[in-house]
Amino acid sequence: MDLTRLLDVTTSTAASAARPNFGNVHYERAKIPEQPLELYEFEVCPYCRIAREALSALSLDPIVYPCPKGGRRFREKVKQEGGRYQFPYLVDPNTAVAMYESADIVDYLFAEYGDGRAPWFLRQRGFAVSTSMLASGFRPFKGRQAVPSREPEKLLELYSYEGSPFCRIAREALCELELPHRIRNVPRRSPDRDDFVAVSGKMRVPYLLDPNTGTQMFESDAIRRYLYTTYAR
Ligand SMILES: N[C@@H](CCC(=O)N[C@@H](CS)C(=O)NCC(=O)O)C(=O)O
Repeated sequence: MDLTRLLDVTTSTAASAARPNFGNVHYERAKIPEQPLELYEFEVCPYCRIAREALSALSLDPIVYPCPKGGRRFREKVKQEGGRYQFPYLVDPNTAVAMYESADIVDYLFAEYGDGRAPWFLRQRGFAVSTSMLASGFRPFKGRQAVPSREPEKLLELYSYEGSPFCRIAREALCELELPHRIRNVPRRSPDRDDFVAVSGKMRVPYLLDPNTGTQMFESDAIRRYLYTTYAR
């Protein structure tokens, strides 16, 4: 492992340790949305992490529209629809609901798709925000700023779960390049893991599918290099 990669994995592991196991284990899911939820967010944002943890804990698979700083692809839509540039912003086409505020998003997701009550690590607001800020502090410049890119025709797919240090590295690249994608959340004990293994051949994340090029791959570093080589301008 070279030094850059070692530093990458170490800081990403430290970020995961700041929110240990939060979003890594499946919680009871009452139903699956018929149409995918839509999340506008960016990776380093501590409030976006809280929303992503809730989605991951419920094994929900939103379409993610990355909105990094300086991004031109999706930020404007949030301003037009919601009235301001603020992230995360969740849209649920099934209930025609859209909302800002990570705390409201957590409550909504567990009320609509969970057993009605979010786990303590998402409910205890002061704790959630401070530890999520700490996690962001370990990688303050990753998944933050837009990099000019070519927009893919079809949605990419990333099998992931929120607290994995390796999945974060892949998500950061998707975010920086503003690549819209479907996140397939497969935390531990997720009922969706068997379907994933049927697709990929083994239980390992991150796993990227790019229908634009017919690419399917494991390995966070390879995924990041692939995304930059294929889509960065
Ligand atoms: N109370 C809000 C705070 C959200 C927030 O402050 N988000 C920041 C990013 S971390 C934001 O949208 N900043 C505007 C921008 O990035 O343009 C929540 O919990 O969702």
